Amino acid sequence: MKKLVLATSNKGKVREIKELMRNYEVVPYTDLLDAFEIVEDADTFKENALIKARAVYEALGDEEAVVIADDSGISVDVLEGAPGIYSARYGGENASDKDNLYKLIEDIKLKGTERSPAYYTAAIAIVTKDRERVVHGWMHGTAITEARGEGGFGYDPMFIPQGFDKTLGELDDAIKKELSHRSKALQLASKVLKVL
Ligand code: ITT
Repeated sequence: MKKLVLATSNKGKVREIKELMRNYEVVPYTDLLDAFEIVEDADTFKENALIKARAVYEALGDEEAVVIADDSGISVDVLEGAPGIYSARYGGENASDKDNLYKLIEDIKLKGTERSPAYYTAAIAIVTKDRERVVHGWMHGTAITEARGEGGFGYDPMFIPQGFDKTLGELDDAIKKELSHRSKALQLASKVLKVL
């Protein structure tokens, strides 16, 4: 089975990507190397995904490696698209998923509303010796000002996907697996990987 090294230390992403890429041996880079800090200072999901995938490719020092990175986040209409690329740090530099979630809930409330259209974006970068590619996926829905359910990770307890009336925290994992920004991007990534 072909090996994919994942340039992420986010356990929620690792779990979902393993589940979605069953034709590959998916190995988080932290199984191969000590975790190191990667400065994601670009202003798009695409460029930040490339920064992570390139950094891990270089650190591995293995010409044959195929590295993929996921840069993702949630954009809320009443907040003019925030937190977007800043989703991981919304509640501060060392914020936990819960800190970020409750900060987003408070900021939506401050706009005087209990819900807003919102969407998730995922950019998946694929880096090999002689190629770099990035694909994207999106999931639209509604951000609400309460956290419901324990499923998924990150902002999922406050996100209701379009066509449903429960949050991703409450819905079965299979629904996120079918609909998510990450699964859509990874479907495209699979096509790219086949022709590499
Ligand atoms: P790596 O950079 O190591 O991959 P990270 O968590 O820092 O991990 P990002 O910079 O891409 O990753 O930040 C993504 C943020 O968006 C983070 O706060 C996630 O919790 C959130 N997020 C991304 N996808 C999500 C999803 O499917 N469900 C809920 N929250 C998500």
